[in-house]
Order: sequence, then structure tokens, then C-alpha cells
Amino acid sequence: MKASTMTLRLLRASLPAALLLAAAVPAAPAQGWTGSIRLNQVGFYPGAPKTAVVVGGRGGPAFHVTTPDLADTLFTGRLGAPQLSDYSSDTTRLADFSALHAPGSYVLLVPGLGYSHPFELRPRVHQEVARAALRAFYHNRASTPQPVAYAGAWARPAGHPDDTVRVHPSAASAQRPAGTVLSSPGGWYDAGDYNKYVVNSGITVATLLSLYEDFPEYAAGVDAGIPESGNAVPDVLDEALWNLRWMLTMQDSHDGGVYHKLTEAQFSAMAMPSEVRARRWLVQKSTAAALDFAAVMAQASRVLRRYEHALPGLADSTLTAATRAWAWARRNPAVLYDQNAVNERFDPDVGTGTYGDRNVSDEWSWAAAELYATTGQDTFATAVPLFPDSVAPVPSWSQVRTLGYYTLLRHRDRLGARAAAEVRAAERLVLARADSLVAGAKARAYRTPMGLRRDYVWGSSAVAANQGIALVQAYRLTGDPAYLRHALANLDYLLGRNATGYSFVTGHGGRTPQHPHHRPSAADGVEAPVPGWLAGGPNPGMQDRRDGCTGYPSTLPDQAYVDALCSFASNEVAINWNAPLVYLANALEALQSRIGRAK
Ligand SMILES: [Ca+2]
Ligand SMILES: [Ca+2]
Ligand SMILES: [Ca+2]
Repeated sequence: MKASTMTLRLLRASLPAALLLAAAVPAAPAQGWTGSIRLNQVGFYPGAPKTAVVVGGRGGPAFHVTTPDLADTLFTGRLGAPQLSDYSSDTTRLADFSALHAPGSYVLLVPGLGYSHPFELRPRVHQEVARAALRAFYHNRASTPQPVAYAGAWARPAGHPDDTVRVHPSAASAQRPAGTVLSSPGGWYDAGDYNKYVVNSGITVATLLSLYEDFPEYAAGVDAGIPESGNAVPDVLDEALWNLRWMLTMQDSHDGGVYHKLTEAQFSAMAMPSEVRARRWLVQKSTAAALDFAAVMAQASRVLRRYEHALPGLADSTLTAATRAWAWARRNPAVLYDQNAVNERFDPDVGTGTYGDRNVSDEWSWAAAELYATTGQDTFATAVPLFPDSVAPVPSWSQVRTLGYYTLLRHRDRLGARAAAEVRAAERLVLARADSLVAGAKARAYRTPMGLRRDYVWGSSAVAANQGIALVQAYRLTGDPAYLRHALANLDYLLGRNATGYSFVTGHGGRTPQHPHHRPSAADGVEAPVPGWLAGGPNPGMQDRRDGCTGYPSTLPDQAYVDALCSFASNEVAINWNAPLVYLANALEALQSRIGRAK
């Protein structure tokens, strides 16, 4: 039916202006597609809650769930009472069709308004989007060709061998003076650009490793269709290892310090990876990079211990790398990355992403918690304050404290009685976060935990996904499936039940980003963007408007999103945004049979 909408649009484009009005009012508007019905455009689990949000006062009061040709009606209900939306003068009404369980392909029809994107109702309904979100990392691998067998229509030559990168003057040391040539291949491109950043890699790899730690049997069954599929290691770990092995090259073997980033001096043009030949630099070591590195290497050591046969020695070498980075940080506890200061002192100036965290107290506690969980040594648990907050912060690249709480909780049995106080504190703080997320959702127009004004930051989609992870963790602690239902509500948000009407994942949904700020998608000559990427999402900061990226349809917190290539502030993709989508979508796949249960 999108085809008929498109036909109408084409007609309108070719008609004289005088006829436009007539053409714009089809004979039977009630039966046309409408963007005013907001729902998960991928679909629903049979036993789970099923909700759509109808924007505006038109149509109703009944609604119907029908086959996509509108011929058969499977379910009829009544729209809920009108509610003022959170940030605009729109009213919204809920359509709850949770009582429909029959698998099939459907649309939701509101008489007098129109019908929704088509969606599926079936078990494993998020399997493809969950897999695609993981495969997106494969597409962003540096230093390796992407053949058709694995990359499909998005096949491309290798880019950025990174076998001759230079030590930037900001990173010079006695053993490695400025200009020293080193090899640092592999890893993922961070986002829409082609640079590689340790700080952002930390939370990203940790989130993928956490999916494996929390759901090992499920994760072992995920076939990502990557070159390592079919080997002895689960694909989610293979993909994480692609970046982890690169991260290991970012540690200075002489002192254990970790370079903040591997980067071109300035962002390259919107060209394919293989066409960009700018010199690449290793830039200044930082405390945040060392601690994030220490945390994720300590976690990797635990995980890789089970694959000693397939990956001999790697569990030991990652733990050694972790403890050396920790020791460097103890000697250099507050070396922040300040790009302006770097550029004042050194050349060439660096203009790429900063990841310039001003507060590393949370990086300290995350690294301490991971090293404690892996080694059992009390010195790590007592090295720094682990619990300075009253509620666990929702994780982001610059706020990683809660990642350590998740680790303490998932290893509570192994840590035993001596960690009882730490485990209790972590549990209290994580549940406090989850309960605050649940409490907000009930009153919100879209009934999602996502939705406070402060949630709509740069990369708001990752806020929603990381909130979802917090709710999954709360379920794991309590067995209360209400937390899972709220986690699923945030996945519904990401896939279309939101104030923009977009599913924010490329290639998955009826209305998805077509022009993400992602160099390969822009330059590859393929019409569809690389699939499986999560767009940043609404961001009223709109920092790209200064660079001439106008065209935002709204400046409201939950609608400040534009599907435009120029919109790095709302439509870029990033590894640290996709990783929580990978976790959330796969965790809900793993737990789908529990979602609809009573406690
Ligand atoms: Ca594998
Ligand atoms: Ca921080
Ligand atoms: Ca393209």
C-alpha cells in the first residue's frame, strides 16, 4: 500500500497546480495509509503487550487489526481516551490489541483515519533486526575487504590498512618519539566517520560481551553470517574480537598507557573507505582510555577463558593488558583529553571526535569492578568509591559506572559472601533506576520508559536502548516480567512507536532512515543505506544546524529528527549506539517466552 501512496505522490508531482487540491484528497481517505498510527513497524510477540499510539483526533472510536489487504478483520477494539502528548499540542489515543495472539501479517486500521505500516505477529519476530544490528558492525570493519558473500549489496574493497600509523607529537614518549611508525590495523570505524576511538570502543565491546555473559546459550546460537561463522567461537564474540584485537594495539607496550584515538587529522570527505588515504595518527594517552581499556580487557579475559582452546593465550594476555593499563592510570589518574589544548601545543591540529570526558570517577569504578570480578582481588573493590550515586546512571560513553554494577550482579554467585555488600548496593541502585523508568512510562503518551526531556540528547536512541538494558537487568534480578514489558516498550519506541513515526533502524520497518550520516552509505552507489544501523534519533540540540543542516521538521524534544545526510546530530550512526540495540533486541529474543507471563 506504500506503493499507492507513492503513486499518488508521483501523480501530484506531474499535475498542474490547479489540479493538486483535487488529487490531494483521495476519494476514500479513510482507507489510505497514514503515518499517524505509531507502532513497532517490525512486529510483536504473540504473548506480549501490543500497543499502537494514534496521533490527532481524527477517526475512531473503534480500531481494527486486519490483514494487509484489509479483507479480513482479526481484532476490533476501542481507542483509549485522548491524552495530550508530552511536548506538543497533539492529542494521542492508545490502541491496545494485546489480546490478539494469532500469528500473521497485519495492519492496524482506524476508520476515518487510515491504516498503519504492515507488521508481523509471531514468535522470534525481532530475530532479523537483532541479527542485522550485529551485522552492522561487520560492515564497519576497517582493514579488511567486504566480499559479496558477507556484505551482499554493500560489498566493498578494504579500507584503512592502518599498518603505518604515526605517533602524534601529543603522544610522544622516550621510547616512541613523535613520528614513530606503528601498526594498528583492524577495529571498527566508530560511526559515520573512519576514525577509531578507545573510549567509545570500551562501552561498545563491553555491551556485546555482556550479551554473551548474560545469555551464553542464546548467543552461541546466533549466526551472524560473517567470515567467522561456523568456527568454534560464538559470532557475537568473533565480532567483538575484531575490535578488541585492535584495542590491544592501542596500548604502549613500554608503559601500559593507552592512546586516546587513532585518527586522521581532519574528517575526510564523504568517500568510500578505500578512497581515503589521509595520514593516520595515534593521539595522546588518556586516563579515560586506559580505564575503559582496563575494564573491557578484564571482562574479555573472563569471557575468553572458556575459549582457551580456540583462542590460546588470549584470556591471559587480555588480563595482563588490563592490569598494566590500570597501573598506568594509577600513575596518571587525571590525564583528560582536551583537544583544544592538544592543538595549542602540537601539530598537526586534530579536528575529529573528542570523546573528551571531564569526569573519570565512573571510569575508575567500572574498571575496578571488572578487575575485581575477574580476579577476585579485594584491592580492586576498595581502590575507589564504587557507589557514589543514589540511583544507577543509565550508561553512555562518558558515564560507565553502571556497567560495573551489571558485572557485580551477574557474577554474584562466583564472588560469594565477601562481595555481599557490593552486590547489595549494586542491586539497590540498578532497581532504583529500573523503577524510576517504569514509573515514568505509565503516564507518558507513548507509554515508553524513554521520554523525559533529558533523554533527548545527542544519540537519544542509545538512551532508549540502554534504558532497556537496565530493565532487562532488573528482570534478571527479580524475575518480574513487568520489567521486560517495559524493556520491550523501548524497543517498540526504537522501531516506530515514537513521536517521529520512524523506525530508527536502517532497513527494518516501514519508514526507516534513508540518508544516515554514514560515509559508506552515502558513497557506495547503493540506494538503500547499509542495514541494521540505529540512527541517533531526536536531539533538540540540533548542533548540525550551525553547519547549514536545516530541514528539521520540528524542534520539539521528541521530534527534532531529520533523515538527512548532513544531520550528524540526529541521523548519524555509531558503534556505541548500535551495541545496546544488539543487546536489547537479542535479550528480548532470548526472553520472549517470559514477557507475557504473570510474575
Ligand atoms: Ca563464530
Ligand atoms: Ca565519565
Ligand atoms: Ca548508499
